[in-house]
Amino acid sequence: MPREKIEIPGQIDHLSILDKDGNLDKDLEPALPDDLLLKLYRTMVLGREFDARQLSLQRQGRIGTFPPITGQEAAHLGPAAVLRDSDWLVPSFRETVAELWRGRTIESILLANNGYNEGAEMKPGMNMMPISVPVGSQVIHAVGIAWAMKYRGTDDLAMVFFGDGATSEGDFHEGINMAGVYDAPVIFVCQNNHWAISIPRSKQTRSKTIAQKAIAYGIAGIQVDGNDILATYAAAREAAERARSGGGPTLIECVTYRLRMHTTADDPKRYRTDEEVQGWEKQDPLLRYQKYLKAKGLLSDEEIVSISDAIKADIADAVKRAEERMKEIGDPGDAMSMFNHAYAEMHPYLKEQKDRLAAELKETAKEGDNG
Ligand SMILES: Cc1ncc(C[n+]2csc(CCOP(=O)(O)OP(=O)(O)O)c2C)c(N)n1
Ligand SMILES: [Mg+2]
Repeated sequence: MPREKIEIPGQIDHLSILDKDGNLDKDLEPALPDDLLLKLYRTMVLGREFDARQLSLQRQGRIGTFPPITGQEAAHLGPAAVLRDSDWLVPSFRETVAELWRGRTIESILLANNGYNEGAEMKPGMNMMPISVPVGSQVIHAVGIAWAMKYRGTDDLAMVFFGDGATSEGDFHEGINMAGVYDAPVIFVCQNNHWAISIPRSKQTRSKTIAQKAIAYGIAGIQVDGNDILATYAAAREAAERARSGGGPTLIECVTYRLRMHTTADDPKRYRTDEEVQGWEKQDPLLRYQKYLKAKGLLSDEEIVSISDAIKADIADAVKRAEERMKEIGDPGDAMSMFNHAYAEMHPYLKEQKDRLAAELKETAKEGDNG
């Protein structure tokens, strides 16, 4: 009974196509049509400008809190852009640009960020789940969706997003394990933005990379420069081909950085240094991509300004429409509606809670009448 070494795959690639200064590795450049390259650019700018507008609306008390995505545009748009309409996108809460790409409107996001249920409704056919605030919970939903696709014999796939913090949750491990065992066509995209609110990446795992967790679960894994849209797109395209052809799931770690606060309720200055942030500002995914598009002759300085101005005007119109719609609806929330959509048949515990809330609301309303 000797003690022997077991051979296991032990390496993970890191992919970078546009370096930190926006210089291109020609050999790795994905051949993408010009109109797609420009649509990606416009959507990244839309995400960036919408973030700035939402921040200002929040500070004026015109929306509730929201999670900014500035700095992470490439990390989630590149992967989402490889999806077909019939695939499913399962977001966490920091994938605004991917959601806009998929057809969610600015109005819908503003309504949701103001607590209006209508904003959280996904249009049928959009094949996108609403955002998931309980960290990591969406991972198992995506595996279920992907498994169902396989069961039905389609070549569609599900793509799920989550953060570095979510990799410490059981849901991540359960989901990735099951996907591996059943060869579910799912792409796991981790936006490793180095922070889970105030908890640094070093406190989530002792592993050198998040991508290497794929090895333990017997699936493909890759780490990419998440601030390089060509790399995030290329890695996801490879993973999609694998999933569609029966090759099973892939874990993609997009290394990126959250340049703003966790949500508007957070002050990042309390746990990270200005120097750290400034180092990442120099690696801005949007500036890198602009440099690439300019070098290709697809974008000029004048167009950078005119595209940004047109997008700001579109956002202003959408804000007006959203505010009109909220006035029209009036009171944002009927608390009772939260019980409506989770189960086809309501569990007795939940029924008990529903009845209790209804009684309490009735009581509060009576007190209101009296007082
Ligand atoms: C199960 C659960 N625990 C805690 C929270 C509070 N919370 C919200 S976001 C967050 C950090 C998530 O970090 P990460 O997964 O890295 O995503 P990021 O916010 O960086 O995009 C925490 C702890 C929550 N929403 N759900
Ligand atoms: Mg994080």
